Order: sequence, then structure tokens, then C-alpha cells
Amino acid sequence: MAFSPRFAPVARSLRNCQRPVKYVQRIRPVAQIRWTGSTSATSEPFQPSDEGGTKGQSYSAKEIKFTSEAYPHIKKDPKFTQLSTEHVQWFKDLLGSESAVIDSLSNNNAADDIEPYNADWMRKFRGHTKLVVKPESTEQVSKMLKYCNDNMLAVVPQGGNTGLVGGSVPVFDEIVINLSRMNNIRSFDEVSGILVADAGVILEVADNFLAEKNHIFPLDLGAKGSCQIGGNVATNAGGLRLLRYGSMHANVLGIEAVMPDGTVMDDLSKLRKNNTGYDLKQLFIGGEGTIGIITGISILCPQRSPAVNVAYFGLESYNKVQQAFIEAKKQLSEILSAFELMDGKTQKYLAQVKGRKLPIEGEHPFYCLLETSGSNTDHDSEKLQTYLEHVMGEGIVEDGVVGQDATQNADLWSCREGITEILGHWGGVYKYDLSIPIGEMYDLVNETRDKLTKAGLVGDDDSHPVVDVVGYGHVGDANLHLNIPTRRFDKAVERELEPFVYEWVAKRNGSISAEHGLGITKKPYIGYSKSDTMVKLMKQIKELYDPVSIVLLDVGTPI
Ligand code: 2HG
Ligand code: ZN
Repeated sequence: MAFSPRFAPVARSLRNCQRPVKYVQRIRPVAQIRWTGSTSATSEPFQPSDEGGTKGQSYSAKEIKFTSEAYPHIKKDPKFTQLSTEHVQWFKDLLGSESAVIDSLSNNNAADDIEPYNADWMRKFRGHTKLVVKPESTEQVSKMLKYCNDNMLAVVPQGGNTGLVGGSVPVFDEIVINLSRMNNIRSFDEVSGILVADAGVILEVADNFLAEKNHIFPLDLGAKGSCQIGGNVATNAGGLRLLRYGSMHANVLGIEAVMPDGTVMDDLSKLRKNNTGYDLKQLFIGGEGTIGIITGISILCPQRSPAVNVAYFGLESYNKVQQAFIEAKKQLSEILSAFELMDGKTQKYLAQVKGRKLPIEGEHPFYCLLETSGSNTDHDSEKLQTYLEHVMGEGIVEDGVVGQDATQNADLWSCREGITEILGHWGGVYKYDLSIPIGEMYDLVNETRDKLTKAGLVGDDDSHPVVDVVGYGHVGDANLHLNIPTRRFDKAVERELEPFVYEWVAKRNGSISAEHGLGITKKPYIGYSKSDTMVKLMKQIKELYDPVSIVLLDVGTPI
């Protein structure tokens, strides 16, 4: 790949002012990296061992420590009923198909089949469920929840199981209600761009369907091949297009959800304007399934842009990253669709772990990926060219490439989307998904690295638990992913990280979970981002809609 012919001469001549001519290499187009289901993920997060010590090799889902042991302070509420074979039979009678029920209570042979539903894709959390049920309709979900509510059976809703905070797998023996068989596109209106679909439709399937209609789903994620749109809405997933289209709160027009007592909340509105009282659907968006299970959504989908350009460039400082972003907003304004940050270490490790060459030569402290999407190829290319000439001419950007076709664009994107996967390479990762004012965002990465280094925890060999401290994320949304790849779980590392990271973020009025939700891991720290009053109001909502608390995950209650 090279700068596309339109940009290459200018870019080269600008670079030549500063250093000798160097050729811009071609990069190999590779398939875009996708997150996969729990059993096939190659990432290997930390594994707390019995001694609080370490494990670093490959583990199958079955070898993951149970969440109930890793987090012993989370206690099962004795009010819940023990699952019996009679209960299981009730579900079999309801679903009428053996393939819709995985039952390891009455069938010992199902023990292996059930494990992928008990564990998350990072192999970090593992529950003890003995029953997975896969409803096909909202009516079945309704009957199930009513039955569970009446019989005091705890449940956990599960979509694509691609989350990062342990919210989509059981902790104890909650029944997994897996939405994967609810996968129908219900309707699409080409005039308004409104899609109505079941919650279990895979994001990429929805986007491919929309592509045929010249539209796009307003959310894009590295996990698009596995995650489901219902889960995306339930977690208010942010992703790579938020800069342009906004969050799920802005795009979802209606929700169909089943409340814990089985009541169906049918609010599949297709209206953009509807000022008739409380906007209750917003409680389900980002509610992580705590007050009901989303079974269908209606969502506004933008027109697909015929002209998409992707540029990948290296910069010498975080200050320059900010300057490049300011210029991108000024010069590319309405066509700017993504502005992503990758620090130099993430790209170095990506090249190392994947055994691939990076799109540009040399080592740069920071890299950015910029995408434009618009309706006019010539107009967009001209704008991007002017932008690139400017940022290179002003010395804001050191070097860069522009994809020349969809395959090259996908390859450039893989340098950003592939980071999550490769960071698990050494054994485990401590992950923080933070909202921080843009100007200070990268300071946290430096300070965390200094802190861990001073404590003697970072190094190149096995005697040090921490491999490195890296930062990447969605600059345009002021969302940093602070990741600490480790060789093993170590209490000393944790003591350095927490509450340091949370206090640092709270001091800047940031958020301890920007786009991944609270799940099990971040829930105890909600107080760093929400006041006591807000937590109290959340608890009241939970108690109102799920008084029995059969959906165990509970956003508002610190554990
Ligand atoms: C991303 O932006 C995802 O790539 C995952 O939100 C971030 O793995 C992470 O920390
Ligand atoms: Zn992200």
C-alpha cells in the first residue's frame, strides 16, 4: 500500500524536506480480525490461581477459575431455588425442541456443550449454570421469565457473549437465556432508514443486510462478527462510529423488552419524535439487562456512504495527536467518521505477535486511524488530500498511508481492531475503559506506567508480572482503553492499579466505564462516577421493575 497516487507526491515531497527519501512499502492485505466466541478466542487473560500466583499458558474454557471463587465476596442469595429436573422439563416442554435446551443437570454428556455459555470469550469469568435455554420468540421469553419469577429461579440474559466486564455469563447457577435463535430482521423502511429486528441478530448480519439497501448500522465494533444487536443496545456499546452517529441512546427509536415478571413492554416505536412522557426505553439502553431482557429493537440507520477513505499515520507526541484531531474536525467536518488512537507500543506488539509489518515504516510514539465517509468520492478525496498536505506540511504528522480500496482499508482497520486480541498474548490483561477529558487522556497511561515501573513490576522477563502499559481508544469520543498486559495475575499489580486509576479518573470528573458497562468487574466502583443520590435512584428503579431480582446483575448495588 502506498499513499494513493493523488496524495503520494505531496506527501513524499513534504517528508523529503525533513529526511531522506524513503519508499512507502506495500502492505499485505489480511483478513480483518474478528472477536470470536469464548471457545476459540486466542486471547489469554489473567487467571487468578489458588495461591494468588500465576498461570500463563493456554487454558480451555473448562480450566478457568470459577467467578464465585475469584470474587468470593459475591454471595449467592439463598432465596433462590435449586434447579431441578422438573424445572428443566418445563423448559423442554415450552421450547419443544431438544436443540433449544442444553441441560447438564439431567444429562452428564452435556457438560462440555454447556461450558461456552458459562465462560466469557476472554476466559476470565466462569459460572456454574446447568441450563441454557434458547427461546425463539418474545412470547417464549415472556413465559420463561414469568416461570422463573414465580419459582425463584435466577437468570442471566446472554447475547453474543463478547463483553469485557463479565456481565453476560452466570456467576452461580443462573439459567442462561441465550438470544441467538431470535435472529430475524422484522422490517426495514428504505425511506426512513428504520430497521426493526430481533435482539439476537448478529451485528455484522444486520450491517450486511443494510449494505444491500445502501444503509449502515450506526454502530461498528471489532466484535461485529459475534456480538448481537440486542446486547449492543443493552450495553450501549460505543465502538468505532460513535464520533459520527452518536450512541445507542441517540439512534434506538424503540425497544421491545420482557420485564422480569413476564410482562412484555412493547415500545417498538418507529418515531423520531414522541414527547409523550418518560422515555422508558432509555432505561434499557445501557441497563445491561438488569430490569428486563431486550427482545427486539427499532433503530435509525444512516445512508451508506459510497466514498470511504481510511488513513493511518504516525505522530511524535500526544500533543500532535490532538492537533491532528482539531484539524480533522476543522477540515473534514461532516465527512469525518472515525478518529482512533493507538500508541506506539500497541502497534509494536501487534506487529510482533501477529508477525506482520505495519503499514508505515519506522517507530512512532503514536498512531492514528482516520476514516472519512461521504457521498462524493472526488469531493471527499480532495478534502482528505488537503488535510493530509496540511498536517504533513505543518509537521503534525510524521508519516502515513491511505488505503486505496476496501481490502486495504480493512487492513488498516485491523491495526486498530486487532489490539484487544493480541494484548492477551502473554497471559492476561488488566483492562480499563475510561472517559477522560481529551487533553489529559494519555497522561494516565504514562503515570500508570511510571507507577508500576517504580514498584518494580514491569520488565522483559518472567520475574516481572507486567509486560507493559499501553493506551489506545476513541480519541474523538475522549474514550481511553488503558490496558496492562501481564504474564500473570499478581496482587501487587492490583494494589498499584486500584483505586489509583479510579481516583485519577474521578478527580477529572471522568467515567470509570465509558462504553463497556459495569458488569461484575466495574460495579463495585460505580461510586467513582455516580453520586450516592444517583446510585439510590438506580436501586429504586431496579427494585421497581425487578423486585424479586431474578436478573441477578444489578447496576445500582455496589457489591
Ligand atoms: C475497542 O475499542 C474495544 O477496541 C475493546 O472497546 C477495548 O479491549 C479493550 O480494552
Ligand atoms: Zn472501544
